[in-house]
Amino acid sequence: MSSALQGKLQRDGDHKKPVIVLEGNIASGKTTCLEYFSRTSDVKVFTQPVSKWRNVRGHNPLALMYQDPERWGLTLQTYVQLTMLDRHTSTTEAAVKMMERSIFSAKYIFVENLFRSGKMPEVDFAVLSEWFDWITTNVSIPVDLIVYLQTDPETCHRRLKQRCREEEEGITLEYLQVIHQLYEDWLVRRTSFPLPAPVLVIPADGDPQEMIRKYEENREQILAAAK
Ligand code: TTP
Repeated sequence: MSSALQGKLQRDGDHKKPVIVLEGNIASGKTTCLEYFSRTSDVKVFTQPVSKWRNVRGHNPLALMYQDPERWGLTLQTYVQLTMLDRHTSTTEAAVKMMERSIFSAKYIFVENLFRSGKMPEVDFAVLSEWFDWITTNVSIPVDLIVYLQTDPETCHRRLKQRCREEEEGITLEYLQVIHQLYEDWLVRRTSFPLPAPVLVIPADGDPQEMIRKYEENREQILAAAK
């Protein structure tokens, strides 16, 4: 059997496993949530490939995008789309697969924001949209549940300042408010883009201990809802 066919069959087999996608604003606490589930359940966690976005063959498209979004937005988002597709099609032995963000939020939140704010030329947006439409039409990207960590943008701003990721120094409260609105329109008001799966909203302004208690309380419900 060819390795391409073998890969396809493996992926098709994997589709029966529940897939949970974790969504939320920048610094909404996704990492804490993923750590909790990777420790306490038969869940394979696929973290967001931020390290790849900061270093692709010695280049840092994440930093370049924050420095000059008009010039580098397409570069970063093309690579984000590829790495997300890679995560979506990765297989696991575990009973449940949990992913940090998705190809959907990369397009509906981040690409959309660059375009709407006038920072992405129309032609770049058109090319990315063609790629996105082709991928989502021709590749199976199953999602069974979206868990949305809903935060106040001010909470994210405070947490961002604490974590001091170099590329993110220039992120303003206004930027986080726009990302928040895009998320709310998509996942709560449901007025902007199609939903690939049902949504469970978890208020996530609490400190890490409080959040872990919430995940403990909601764990069975989350795992059951994805099945
Ligand atoms: P974050 O959401 O900040 O990832 P995180 O792991 O730090 O999350 P948390 O704090 O909740 O644990 O995303 C990483 C960076 O990538 C952030 O600066 C936003 C940026 N980004 C884009 O610019 N475009 C995209 O399409 C995506 C998905 C992220």
